[in-house]
Amino acid sequence: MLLVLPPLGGCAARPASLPLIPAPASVRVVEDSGFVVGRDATIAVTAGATDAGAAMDVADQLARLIGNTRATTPEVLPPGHLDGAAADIVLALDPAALERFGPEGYALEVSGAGVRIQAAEPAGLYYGTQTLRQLLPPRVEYQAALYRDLTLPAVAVEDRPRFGWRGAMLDVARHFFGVADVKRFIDLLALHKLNRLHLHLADDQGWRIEIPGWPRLTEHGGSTQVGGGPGGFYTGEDYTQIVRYAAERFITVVPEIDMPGHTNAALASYAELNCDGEAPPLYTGTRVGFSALCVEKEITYEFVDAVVARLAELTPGPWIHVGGDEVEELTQEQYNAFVERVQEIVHRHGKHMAGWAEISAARMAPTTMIQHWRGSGAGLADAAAGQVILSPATRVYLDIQYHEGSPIGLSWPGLTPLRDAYDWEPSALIPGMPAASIVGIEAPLWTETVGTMADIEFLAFPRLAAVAELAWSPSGALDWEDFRDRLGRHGLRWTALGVNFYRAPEVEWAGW
Ligand code: TNX
Repeated sequence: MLLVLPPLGGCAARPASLPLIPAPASVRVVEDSGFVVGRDATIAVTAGATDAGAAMDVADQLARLIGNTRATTPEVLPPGHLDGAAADIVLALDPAALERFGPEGYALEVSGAGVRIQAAEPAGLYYGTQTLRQLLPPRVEYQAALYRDLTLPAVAVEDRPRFGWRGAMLDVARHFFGVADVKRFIDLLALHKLNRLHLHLADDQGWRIEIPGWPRLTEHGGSTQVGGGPGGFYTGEDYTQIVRYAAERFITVVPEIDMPGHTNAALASYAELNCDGEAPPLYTGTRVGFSALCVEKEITYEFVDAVVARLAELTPGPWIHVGGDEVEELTQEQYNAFVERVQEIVHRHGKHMAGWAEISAARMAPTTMIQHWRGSGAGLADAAAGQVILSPATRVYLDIQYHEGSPIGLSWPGLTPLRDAYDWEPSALIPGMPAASIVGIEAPLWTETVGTMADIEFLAFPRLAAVAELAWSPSGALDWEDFRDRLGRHGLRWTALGVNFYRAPEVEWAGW
């Protein structure tokens, strides 16, 4: 029998929350008229000398968004401009606010007098502008010069994220995705205040980034993908473009080269990386666990060194991910020794290491990021792992089918309807894991069954919005019914952006 419970407190249905995702830590709807961003709107930046450039970049991006709906883009006034105080939208950088907002938090006020966003660092200003964006009508997202006034509700928001690691992973190895697709994915992460893009750059089916001195990795190892299609790879310049585009949106790229397993593309490209000295054929199926670098050969470490050196050189972010998952071809001793040696190589190139949970069997530095993905994770709590990223396959694997019969996706951990992605408590996931060890949440999108950007969008949305909220919003702000309700309206923004999101039947999707 279905029980219909009266709302808590017995009062009438609560007022609809503003359609903000992730939910801010605090939102107050203010008694005021709201603000109309008019035809001649201006944006001003007030900042000390240090980060004025980054703050101006944030203002420029906001100006371009508002400019979508007009013939001209709003003028951005630099710090020190006399009219700054009179601007319609003020982005105020104030290092003194660090204690209150942290490096990523902000305050946003909209009143009849205008809009003011205050933050200690440019990242906070950026997240403030993403909240402002979600307060603007969804049609602002259309890339057409169509003049209309843009009306904002009067609000006072104070916000800062729960977790510092709010990520998504894209597997560009099983199927290759070019720079334009990755940029679009980055745009969609940024809208939801995610700040890590983990790129899975090599696996059995493909090697996707050029490494100087090892040209066959991409020429041969990058030449195909699952199903036998043509594959592809990034030049150093392509990768740099991705990293830069992400950084402008306050997203750190975490590059992964999976090793010692998941390496058939490399083994097929260089016979000397194989213990028997023979290169296997390229592989375009979807089996896992069958490949491994020859860990007893010195050439293997020269290879790893060249790969890590190149990634370190091209990646401003502090982490290099070395995979480490699903190795069936080595003894535990061989595996541990390999991972420990790779960790030294990563450190020698000035970076911290990240890897899938299996690496925690070896001796790991306290700075190493360990990514939990399956099972109870009990071993991780015992190993007193310093830093753990939560990617439970039963909750946040974006490549898993929503429902029985969903057109794309795998189902090895079960099915993952939207509510399963949202309705769990990160701090309770791994029994015995100290809350301070959890750096955040990351949602991987493996691409065995994913061949197009439309497929990516279908699997990622709406579930990635659920993950973004779980990673950003304080636990007290998490509420499935409220999320569902906000999501139904947030979907209009995705529609305006042309996102091929899954119209999950649990949600009432608003129409135009
Ligand atoms: C497990 S998650 C894998 C990947 C597959 C994925 C498919 C992990 C570390 N390994 O190789 O693509 O499942 O869901």
